Amino acid sequence: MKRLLSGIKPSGDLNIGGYGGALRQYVNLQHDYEAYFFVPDFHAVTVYQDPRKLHQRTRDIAALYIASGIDPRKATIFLQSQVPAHAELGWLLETQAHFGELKRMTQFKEKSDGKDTVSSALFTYPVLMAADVLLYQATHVPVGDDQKQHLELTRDVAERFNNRFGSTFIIPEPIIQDIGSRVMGLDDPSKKMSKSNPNKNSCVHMMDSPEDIRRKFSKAVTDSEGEVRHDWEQKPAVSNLIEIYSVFSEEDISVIEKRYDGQGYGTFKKELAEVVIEKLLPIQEKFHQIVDSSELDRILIDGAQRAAQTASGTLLAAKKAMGFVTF
Ligand code: AQP
Repeated sequence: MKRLLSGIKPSGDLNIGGYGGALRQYVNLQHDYEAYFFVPDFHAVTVYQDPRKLHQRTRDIAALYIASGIDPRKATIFLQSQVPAHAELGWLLETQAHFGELKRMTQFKEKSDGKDTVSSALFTYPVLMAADVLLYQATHVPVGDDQKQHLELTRDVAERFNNRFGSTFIIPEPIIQDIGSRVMGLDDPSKKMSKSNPNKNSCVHMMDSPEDIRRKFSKAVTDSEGEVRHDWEQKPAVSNLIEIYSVFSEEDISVIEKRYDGQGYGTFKKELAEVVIEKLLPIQEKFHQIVDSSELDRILIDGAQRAAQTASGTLLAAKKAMGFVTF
């Protein structure tokens, strides 16, 4: 059976990058896979999180999963910190990951760049991600472009473990989509749209008001050419906007290029904002209904129980394979 696991960190307010690169895909994939969607709250604290904000954002992400269309009766939705096996397998896998390969992770280099101190958890976090995936024997992992390298590490660590201790883990395959796998900042198309970017105009948040969305798109950088044409090399900013349009309208890029042929950026940006607003409004409405509800609590408690059942079987197998005394 095909099984997948993925999640979005509660490290900030979710933006349309995470929606395009992850959430939108989750909603489609839940029909074809036995799906586990978790909120990786342990990952969020690799950099400092204000405790109150972390608490709220964790609920927010879970509520957004459901509001966007993930069906908790179909998929298992849970919080990482509610399933202790993640931390335990994470430790065991740290014994199999190499310092050198972690040093090569570009996300660590980017996130530690220019900082006086960073937590050791930021350095080892890809190993915890490996544990997340391997615990559920996921055959597939939907990842944005930026997470490809971490999934490669997961595969290497799993293969190493299997070779050393006997076949224990399934080696997962990535699922990477073409459109939306790399949504870039509205202020700078060379940087990914990121939750932790302090420039609020760099991204559109999932919960932004229509006025904010219109304002942010009207301010988005373009180029001096005035032609709505998709070309990442020559026109990265406009290509990014076209891809966002395509993610939200579910139309092919060629259709969008044709529609705005000869119209300049003004009309295009205005209508892009409306396309995004139209998609986000019902999600926002459902989000408000569920985020503080006891229904969400129930879904997360039930999800954690289901997840723990699967995870504990894999953890036990890994411990036995390594020679730990188990009862
Ligand atoms: N801009 C993006 N374009 C495409 N995909 C994206 N994803 C995130 N941002 C974009 C994908 O969403 C999934 C969940 O990501 P995450 O939130 O767990 O981690 P992240 O990639 O580190 O997200 P951020 O927004 O950049 O958070 P911070 O700033 O806190 O590190 C992943 O599959 C990711 O590829």
